[in-house]
Amino acid sequence: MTDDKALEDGMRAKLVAVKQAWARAGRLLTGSSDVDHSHRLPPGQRLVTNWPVLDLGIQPDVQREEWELTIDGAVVNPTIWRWADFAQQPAFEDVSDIHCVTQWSRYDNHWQGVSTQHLLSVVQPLPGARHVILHSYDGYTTNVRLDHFAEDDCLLAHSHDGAPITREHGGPVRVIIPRYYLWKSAKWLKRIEIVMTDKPGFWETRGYHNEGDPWTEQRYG
Ligand SMILES: Nc1nc2c(c(=O)[nH]1)N[C@H]1C(S)=C(S)[C@@H](COP(=O)(O)O)O[C@H]1N2
Ligand SMILES: [Mo]
Repeated sequence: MTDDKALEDGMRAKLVAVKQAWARAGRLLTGSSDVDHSHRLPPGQRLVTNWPVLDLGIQPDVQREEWELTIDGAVVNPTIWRWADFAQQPAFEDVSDIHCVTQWSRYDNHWQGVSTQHLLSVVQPLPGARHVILHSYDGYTTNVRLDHFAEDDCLLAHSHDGAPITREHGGPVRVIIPRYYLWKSAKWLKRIEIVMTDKPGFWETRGYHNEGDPWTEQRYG
């Protein structure tokens, strides 16, 4: 590659990064009619203002006092958090959009909880760790790449739009991974297993895509 070409490629990469930053900032605009849907609504999605409930037909009734989260596997410090421990972790909040593979999207969800980055700083994944398996109280599992799980908008959420997450939406604690379809965002979180080798979860072994990026429509296969 010539120096000129390298420079040109570098500038293009920078421009792409700037555009991505704009697109990302767009998700923080609230309810205004000038929202640019072509940049904010992923292909094949339609906007809803309600919040549909999707699950396997079991909605575990887990009270905060009896909830327990195990974080284990390929980590230096396996950890168990009960509610009191969880509540003592640094508070994190973020506003993000939800995209469900069943083609609805919901903008501007205000989440409060504990960031996955903080959680990872506590348990310290081993150098070879690459994947995260989320296990839930209803028996559901889903897999996510460790680098995706570690993105700065991911959290273990206890509240949505200022109120505790309801039982039907996965309370007391659910995962939120905004940049992937919502099936990766495990409800009724029970265990976070950090692993070296990937292990496809409930939907991933039933025809859903292993990653689930809404922007490239990684829905099935
Ligand atoms: N534990 C658990 N988490 C789950 C599911 C589930 O069945 N069990 N369904 C997933 C799917 S397919 C979707 S679309 C979303 C739905 O979340 P919601 O009901 O809050 O909209 O939860 C995801 N997380
Ligand atoms: Mo889903």
